[in-house]
Amino acid sequence: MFIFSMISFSAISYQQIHPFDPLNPAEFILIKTILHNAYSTSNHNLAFHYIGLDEPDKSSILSWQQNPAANVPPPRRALVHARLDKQTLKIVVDLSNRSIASKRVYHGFGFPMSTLDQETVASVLPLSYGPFIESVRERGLNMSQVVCVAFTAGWFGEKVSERVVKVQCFYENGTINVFLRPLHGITIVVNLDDMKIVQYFDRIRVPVPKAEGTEYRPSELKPPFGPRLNGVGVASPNGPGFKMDGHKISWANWVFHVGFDARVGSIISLASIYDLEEQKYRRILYNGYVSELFVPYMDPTFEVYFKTFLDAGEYGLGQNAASLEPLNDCPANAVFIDAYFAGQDGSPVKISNALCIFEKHAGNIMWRHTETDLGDEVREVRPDVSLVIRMVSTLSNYDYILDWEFNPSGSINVRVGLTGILSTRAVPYSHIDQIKEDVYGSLVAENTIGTHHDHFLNYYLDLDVDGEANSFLKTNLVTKRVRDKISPRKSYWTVVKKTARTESEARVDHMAGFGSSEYVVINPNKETKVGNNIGYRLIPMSAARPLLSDDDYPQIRAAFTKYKMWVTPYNKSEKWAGGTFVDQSRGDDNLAVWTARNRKIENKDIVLWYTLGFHHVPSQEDFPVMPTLSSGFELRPTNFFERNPVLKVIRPQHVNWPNCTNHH
Ligand SMILES: *[C@@H]1O[C@H](CO)[C@@H](O)[C@H](O)[C@H]1NC(C)=O
Ligand SMILES: *[C@@H]1O[C@H](CO)[C@@H](O)[C@H](O)[C@H]1NC(C)=O
Ligand SMILES: *[C@@H]1O[C@H](CO)[C@@H](O)[C@H](O)[C@H]1NC(C)=O
Ligand SMILES: *[C@@H]1O[C@H](CO)[C@@H](O)[C@H](O)[C@H]1NC(C)=O
Ligand SMILES: [Cu+2]
Repeated sequence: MFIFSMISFSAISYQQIHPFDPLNPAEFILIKTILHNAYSTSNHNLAFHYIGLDEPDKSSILSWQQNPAANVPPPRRALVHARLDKQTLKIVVDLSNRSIASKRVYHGFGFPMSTLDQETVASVLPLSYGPFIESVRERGLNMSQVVCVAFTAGWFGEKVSERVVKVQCFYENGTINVFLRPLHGITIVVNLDDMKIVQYFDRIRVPVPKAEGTEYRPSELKPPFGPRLNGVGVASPNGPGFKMDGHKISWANWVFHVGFDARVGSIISLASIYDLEEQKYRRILYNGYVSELFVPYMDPTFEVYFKTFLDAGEYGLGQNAASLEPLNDCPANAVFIDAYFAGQDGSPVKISNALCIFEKHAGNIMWRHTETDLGDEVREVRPDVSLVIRMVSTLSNYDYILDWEFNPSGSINVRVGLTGILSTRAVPYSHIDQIKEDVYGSLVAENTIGTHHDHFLNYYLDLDVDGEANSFLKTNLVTKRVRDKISPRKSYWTVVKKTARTESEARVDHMAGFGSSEYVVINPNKETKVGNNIGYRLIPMSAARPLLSDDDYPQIRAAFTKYKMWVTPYNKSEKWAGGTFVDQSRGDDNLAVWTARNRKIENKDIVLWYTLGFHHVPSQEDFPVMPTLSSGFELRPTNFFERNPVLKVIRPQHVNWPNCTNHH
């Protein structure tokens, strides 16, 4: 600790750092130093669970943004969640003056995000634990082929709780796809604060499913291979189409900032679009990110019931970001950004290529028309190009591909791709005809049940449509009867608009209005020339509602899944839909609880929370690794522009490769 205090931090120049830039390695070291000096005087046990940017006050960001070159950026602060001698600390560190701005001990329910180090230590404990070694031997398995994984334990109504994880183990011998070879029946409870095994269960003896067929590495697969896919080159003859100034991106008519956080992963901030007619940038999205990800498994038996993960708050989408592989995770024209998070000791940990940014030439049509009624045919077509910000978060068995895609037309398409390995349990069955009990999943291969489960992502979307004061509008399409025999038609539909005045009026059921409603965030203080309110609407691509009962513990904790849309007044401390301290939480601090205050949301700075759900009934194609399943939503301008904003778009240059001889 002493040596750290001697390091000079003059290298951190706050004029160059954008207020939304993620904490950099020098800042992590500074935070570590300040907190070690404050807490580690004797033999205290201090562990950092989360260190992230403490977002500056919105008003100070907005006034700074008016003239970033001249204005002094708001003070830079970090939010720290730590454990000190079995207590949770919530600390704000002021980096600008190198001091602790506030600190308090948290006495409520729930624990901070786990550290990767503690997960690793917990998962190797069984390997030297007598009763477990005995269980492995009794099963005739080779101990040196066993690997274990720590799973968060959830909460199921118990009164006292120590901070625990449940460790379960898998068998390698002949495959690297260990998640398909569970030692089903063995559960080891580890107390993380004492880092010791507190309970051991060996309840079921069922053979480990065979290794054969579980591999996905080409070196381990047998011919035939195919189909062969044709490669295509993406060329940018005029250089990359976007500019990066640190974490600030400008591309086509868009400017925005890309951040990174250990808990939520990528963060899009201050997204504005250039309006060609008004000759200025107009604000759309102040902040957007995945605020929580709920993955409950539908097997209530002892070995699986607790698997009700809140992956962002329990594991961290950012600290589990995968290093992206050039050419395969992202195309040839991608630019990569490294990311950092704080390890358990506070030191920065680097994730290379954590984010990638690329122009996507998907072959789509931006707009077109062929006019055939004139004699001479008139045809106008514009090909589409978009800009994608991608990260992949690998949470144990699952991989989530998280994309933000910006289109010149003003749309932001948010996409989620699910891939990776199913969570499975071993069963003695090799055909569905043998199954006479409920196995809570699908037989996806011999002796292997892919357990039924859901994925619910909640997106925090602080839209500032042409300014902060916004309202949430439900545009309902309703059937009308034709009266007074004015026409042979009997019916038509019309639009009934309703502004939500309070949080309860704003909530939208998952199934509500599918096919007959639109949901728009408008600026009630601004109109187009013809008088429509300026707005942006959210268009869901799919729907899945939670099927757990309201009184079930996981559903209480993840109550944000209850509605597909929620609207709250902006409040800096309401950041994560599942609450702040989510591990073993009891659901007393989350989006559902906050909105119970039923605050006013009309013509206010509001936040839209969108829940995107997937029900997953595993099928055999998901074995041994699952082809990507995608969904998402679109944020689309709705009377935001006076007319089609890409009417005068200039077509991309066609690229010729006259010297290219690399044909097959
Ligand atoms: C390990 O795998 C090999 C090859 O598949 C097999 O012959 C052997 O029996 C396995 N050993 C154990 C202990 O599972
Ligand atoms: C157990 O696996 C190790 C390699 O991980 C191998 O060296 C050893 O021979 C195996 N033991 C038995 C009894 O198969
Ligand atoms: C902001 O939200 C927190 C948590 O819900 C609450 O305690 C606090 O009172 C809120 N602040 C305001 C100004 O509403
Ligand atoms: C490509 O071909 C043109 C004309 O055939 C030639 O002038 C040019 O030098 C070539 N460029 C390269 C990189 O080979
Ligand atoms: Cu799934």
